[in-house]
Amino acid sequence: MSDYIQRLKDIVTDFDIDNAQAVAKEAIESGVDPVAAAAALTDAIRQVGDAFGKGDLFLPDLVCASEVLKKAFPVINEAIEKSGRKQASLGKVVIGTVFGDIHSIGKGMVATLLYAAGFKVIDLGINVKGDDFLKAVKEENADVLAMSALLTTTAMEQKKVIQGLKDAGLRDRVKVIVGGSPINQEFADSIGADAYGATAPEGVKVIKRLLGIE
Ligand code: B12
Repeated sequence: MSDYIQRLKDIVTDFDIDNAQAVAKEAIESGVDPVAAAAALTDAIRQVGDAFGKGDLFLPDLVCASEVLKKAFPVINEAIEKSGRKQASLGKVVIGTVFGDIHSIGKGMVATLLYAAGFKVIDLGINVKGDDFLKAVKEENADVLAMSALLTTTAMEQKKVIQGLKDAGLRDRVKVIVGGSPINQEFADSIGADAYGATAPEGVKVIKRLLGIE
């Protein structure tokens, strides 16, 4: 089993787009926990990101590593969804990656785990304008707004959206959770979010806590 965890990491660090889907399928079919499989891919792409940050790897490497995740994740997401509850009864979550930011993978993981846990998830996608978050919260009467930001330059968009909720008189109607690699608890507190989640599974736990479930 741990062999598969290593192989999942290797397909990312070797930029092995061609075998990504097959390795993910084999891993799931041989009984690897899909959440652990997702964590292995996440660890590996962070490694690639760190090397990019240090100048040891370049943008095309980042693009290829993310292509590996794009091939492997649908297989893993399908397994997570199958293992979860489908009745979508726990509450409604509007989720998206903030304006100016096109990172989709982490946000997608949070959305999948929420769905599997039994939430109705309205995924607005990436590069979501503040007004579109506000519109969705209002029209869907959402219980939770979950925002992802992966760039230090886009993290402040989360604050703008929270201010927008206040200006529109919606702030008291919805719980706000933020996440993404540059975000931490201190930042979440400073922008007036209700909560922060460091990982997708933690995000689900925190949202349940916020809504008084379990
Ligand atoms: C893959 C990747 C890309 C891909 C994205 C493909 C895609 N479809 O998403 C591509 C190649 C397109 C890309 C582009 C860029 N990227 Co980029 N990218 C990454 C990389 C390597 C991995 C991100 C990822 O997918 N991780 C895997 C997922 C699963 O992890 P995650 O997103 O962190 O999510 C987890 C948690 O954070 C959390 N989470 C995430 N969101 C939320 C939300 C909520 C509510 C909760 C509770 C939890 C939560 O749960 C997730 C799972 O546990 C990171 C490195 C890193 N350390 O993050 C750089 C990184 C984020 N990118 C970076 C940069 C600089 C860029 C570019 C500006 C590069 C350029 N010069 O063009 C562009 C920006 C484009 C834009 N406007 O958005 C920098 C950001 C630096 C900074 N501090 O601002 C990083 C940190 C790399 C680095 N070390 O320099 N990137």
